[in-house]
Amino acid sequence: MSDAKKNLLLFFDRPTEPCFMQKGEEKTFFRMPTNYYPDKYKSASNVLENRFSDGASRTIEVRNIALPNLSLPMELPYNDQFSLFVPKHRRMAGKLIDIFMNMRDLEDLQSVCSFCQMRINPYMFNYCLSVAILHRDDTKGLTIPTFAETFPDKFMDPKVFRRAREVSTVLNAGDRLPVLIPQNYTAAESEPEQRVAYFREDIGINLHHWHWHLVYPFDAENRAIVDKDRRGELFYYMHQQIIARYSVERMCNDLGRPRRYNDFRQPIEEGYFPKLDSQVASRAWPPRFAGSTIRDLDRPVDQIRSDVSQLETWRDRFLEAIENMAIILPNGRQMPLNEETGIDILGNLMESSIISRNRGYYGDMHNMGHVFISYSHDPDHRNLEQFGVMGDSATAMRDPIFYRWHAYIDDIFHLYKAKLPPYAQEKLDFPGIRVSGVGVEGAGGANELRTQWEQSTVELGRGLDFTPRGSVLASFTHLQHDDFSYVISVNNTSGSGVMGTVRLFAAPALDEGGRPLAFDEQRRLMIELDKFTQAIPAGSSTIRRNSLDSSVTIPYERTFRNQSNRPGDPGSAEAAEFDFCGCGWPHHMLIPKGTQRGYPMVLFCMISNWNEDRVMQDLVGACNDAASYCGIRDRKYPDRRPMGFPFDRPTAANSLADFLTPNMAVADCTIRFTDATRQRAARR
Ligand code: CUO
Repeated sequence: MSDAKKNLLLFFDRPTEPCFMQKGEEKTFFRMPTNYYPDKYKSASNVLENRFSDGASRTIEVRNIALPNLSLPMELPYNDQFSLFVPKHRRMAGKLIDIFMNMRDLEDLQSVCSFCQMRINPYMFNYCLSVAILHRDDTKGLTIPTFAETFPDKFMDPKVFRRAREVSTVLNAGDRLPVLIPQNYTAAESEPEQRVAYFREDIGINLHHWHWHLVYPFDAENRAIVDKDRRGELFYYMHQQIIARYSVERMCNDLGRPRRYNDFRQPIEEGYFPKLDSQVASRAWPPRFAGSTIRDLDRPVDQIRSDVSQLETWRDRFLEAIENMAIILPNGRQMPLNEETGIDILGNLMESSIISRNRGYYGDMHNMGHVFISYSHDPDHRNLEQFGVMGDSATAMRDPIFYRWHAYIDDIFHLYKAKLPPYAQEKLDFPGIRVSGVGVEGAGGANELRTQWEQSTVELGRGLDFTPRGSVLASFTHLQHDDFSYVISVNNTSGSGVMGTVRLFAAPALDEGGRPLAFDEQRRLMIELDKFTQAIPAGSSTIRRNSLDSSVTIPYERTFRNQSNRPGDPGSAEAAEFDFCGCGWPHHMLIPKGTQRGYPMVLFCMISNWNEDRVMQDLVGACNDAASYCGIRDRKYPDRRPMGFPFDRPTAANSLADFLTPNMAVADCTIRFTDATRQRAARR
């Protein structure tokens, strides 16, 4: 890999330390033109250059180029928070992404980055550079360090940093023991919502969400970055699955499914006290007290002026579009919502992104919902407070209101899906293929899945600015399950080998009161576990599939990847496997927690006809393995069926058993949780 390409990664190291200080493990020094130094350092640039070039093992000569106009992105103060959901921030980021995308080569990009790194808000800089690296042709194959390492302040209790600073100052890197991140530190047990804090505050889940929005930005001047295959539908589906997963997790913990946040005039019952500090803004994230109500926003500083009634107007227009099964275009014409593209159009309108067909009329509903909620504590900026965690895609999933807001968004999509005809038998069946059984096998024996706590470590050294260098590990506790395999028995009577798509889902068997779930509710709680293409020989056969191979998840190592643990030589095929892979549900959260008694779930397997599912494209390159929620980079979504098929639409069947065609099977399973913590074994 070229040095210029690899050098870009140094801008992720210690984000608020100026880049003329030594960066990275190799102690790299950036020799910059004097005019690149910020004013406060300019007069001392010679001294600084001598000081920091001394002892450096590498020097990068930064090219002196005519710099583009950076005035718009520089409007965001260096020490403020940055939110993708705030329209003004989005415009600034859109501009900066555009600048990074348009630099003619890597050396020029490196120049503009070194100028920006010391001036542009670090969160925005990191986001825009990440988007550019993911989308520029000449930066493909570059692994961005995990966001939790660059900005650990967005993911963990600030007490950890105090201790980490102490440890890194007092001890040499080799002698440092991991700093312990407490589990469940944001509320007491008397707060029922705390029972699912392990889900909401999971580092991997929040990383996945941040990464998803990085892969699918909603604003950029370069339309191709936004206009990806079925992105509106994927916005719907990925978030629908989050709601389904969270609902199941709640049910395992004797909590009801999330109540939709659909009455914007009523107080929000749930409070949330994040206990996070922004290291860049040197501020604690503001809390939301229980019983807060969203109010009209008038924050000149963010150029936001919007009334709650606006949100209601947009909502009514969505309901009207669904009622009419058509949206209104800017020219006043109607555009029908059809089975092929309707959900994608609605998803783009709802999110909304620059590819919304009519932003003027349908507005910015989902994003502004985040904004209204995140400013409920200071809607007119009189207390000079910044937004709460709902304002940032890296932190939003910590707050219980995230799920209530998205449950409502999901409900609107569901209203639309309910207007589509149920799948006809021939859409579901795969003649000649009979699934005679499905089950799981693992440490718990047949059809029992096992979960428990596990303690792992994450590297903090890269994100601890202005402290002695070297590794500082933090150890944290998360849910984990034992590996297992799916075992599927198939009978192919078609007389020849065929290709099928195996679709695996699971849902609770019972409702919150212990009664069997109505099928229409159960189908909305179906969580996707895996989906894969399979050759099916004539006659009887057995398919075995390892849970680690799930198309939903990325391996633990990728969620928490560490640059220095990257396999193979840079640029090798092995290293490429590791690239652009941060998006994907964290594997340790594949399975809900279950209960100590054993939580009853139903496992569902369907084999559909691959000839009707397949998308013709070559899948060269890496990271095709978490496509269910993330799609595939630069490719079409690898399944022609609607996302969530076959459960995305209501049906006339009134039980899962009624719904089954011969190419489907179900099994009763339990998830048994053991309340014990194990140490994560050496990396698999
Ligand atoms: Cu992912 Cu609301 O979109 O957070």
